Amino acid sequence: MLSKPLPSITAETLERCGVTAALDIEGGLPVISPLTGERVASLAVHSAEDAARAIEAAASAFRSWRLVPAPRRGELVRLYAEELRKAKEELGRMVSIEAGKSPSEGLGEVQEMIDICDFAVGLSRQLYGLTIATERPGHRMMETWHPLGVVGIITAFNFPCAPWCWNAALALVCGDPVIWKPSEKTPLTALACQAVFERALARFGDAPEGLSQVLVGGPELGEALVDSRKVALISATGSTRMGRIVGPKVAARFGKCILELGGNNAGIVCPSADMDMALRAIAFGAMGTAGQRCTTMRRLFVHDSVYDLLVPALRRAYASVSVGNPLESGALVGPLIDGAAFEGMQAALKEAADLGGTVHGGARASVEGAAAYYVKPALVEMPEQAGPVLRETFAPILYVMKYSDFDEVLELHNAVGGGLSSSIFTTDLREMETFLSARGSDCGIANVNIGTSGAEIGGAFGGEKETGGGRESGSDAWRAYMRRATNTINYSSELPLAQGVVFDID
Ligand code: UN1
Repeated sequence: MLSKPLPSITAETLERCGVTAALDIEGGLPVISPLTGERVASLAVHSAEDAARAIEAAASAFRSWRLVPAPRRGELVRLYAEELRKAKEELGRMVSIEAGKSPSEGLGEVQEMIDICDFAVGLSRQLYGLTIATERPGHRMMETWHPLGVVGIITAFNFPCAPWCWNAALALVCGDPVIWKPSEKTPLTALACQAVFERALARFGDAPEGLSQVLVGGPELGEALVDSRKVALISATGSTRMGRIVGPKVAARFGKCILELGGNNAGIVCPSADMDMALRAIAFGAMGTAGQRCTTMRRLFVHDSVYDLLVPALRRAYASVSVGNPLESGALVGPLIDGAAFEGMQAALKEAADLGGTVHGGARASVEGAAAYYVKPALVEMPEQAGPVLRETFAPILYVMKYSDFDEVLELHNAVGGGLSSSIFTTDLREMETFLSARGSDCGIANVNIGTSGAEIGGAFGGEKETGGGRESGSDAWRAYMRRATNTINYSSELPLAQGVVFDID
């Protein structure tokens, strides 16, 4: 194993997670902890041939897994949830080390995995179809849902394990093997999740080989999944730029796709809002996870009658929020993932200032040395919605704008590419219902008096427009992991044709 303890992570922690991979491969994939900017491991990577082999193994696993009764498939996911509960501390710590999250957010991410597993176990007895009235006497019409095939799951650094599990837990109960291509920045968490899954597999007993696999390495592995006709569904989380490549490639081979891409999520604070509640919700939504959630609040529209009440209080919250290594100092705001994220943030702030924005915060906070990128979250008062406000910058920047007319603010709210999450803060019933109505928020998630981030697994998760249109997690998102067959059964001794068509051959 390792000769010396890694920064913030010990070989013992890794072993407890069940990670047995060699961690100091010369010339391997470097894993950098954003907490310190130091290398915590160097991993062997998979090749395109490995990816092809993984797809073959998964395709062969599908042939038997699809025949296992769904409640029995649910038993495997139930065992996984048990193992996750036992490994929660270690996995949460791994998330903190690789993605820089606070302990509470790291544990919260593992809790999301446990929650979706519990959901999937119940679902394994509820994979239902409809029966439908037919126009023909002596006939019955129904729909049946069957397992779909191999599911390729591509995930991003900022949620290194929960989105995999939203997909994997549902896919497994639906009868589909999974192959996971995690972000190159967070492969250790993926290996740990897989190791914990293997504990569940050992207890389960008779699952086929290749039911769940992880591919560690670069974009060519994601491409192998995207391009393979043997991968029935690609579920990809990441940037809109990535989605623009993945979506058309999968469509070209008539594969199925769930895309969960960027958002440019906004909040609206109305005159009747509970200001204290709004302040706290905005603070978490905009600064939590150092602004690196796809659901992070990035734009805020404040009614001009309450602007001078709310915005100074927000500025105070921004100035006083603790920034630092959350594992050591208990800080609420941890690091950006890397130097490129820092550069992107600074460029956006400069552009905003050039457009007349007043920037509060945003400077680098030197917490852990040269290679770690900690920043003070930035609150930017903008004269209008323009330039960087129209884009997602994956960093803690909140653009604040004044509004006076409710209909106008709804237009502005929807006038961006992203369509993931949204919030309104109001106690006015008309405003609330209008925001949730057909002419209100155009996002996949529309909230009232809570922030844009921190969704529960029970609802369908995803968004419209440049967010990609996919839905994962709760509600009826499971349908994307199955194929639907419409069955019409004739139990009569006649052969009436639908639509009154006559075709008598004698
Ligand atoms: C993401 O950032 O990709 O709603 C997912 C939330 C979390 C999931 C975020 N439950 O903020």
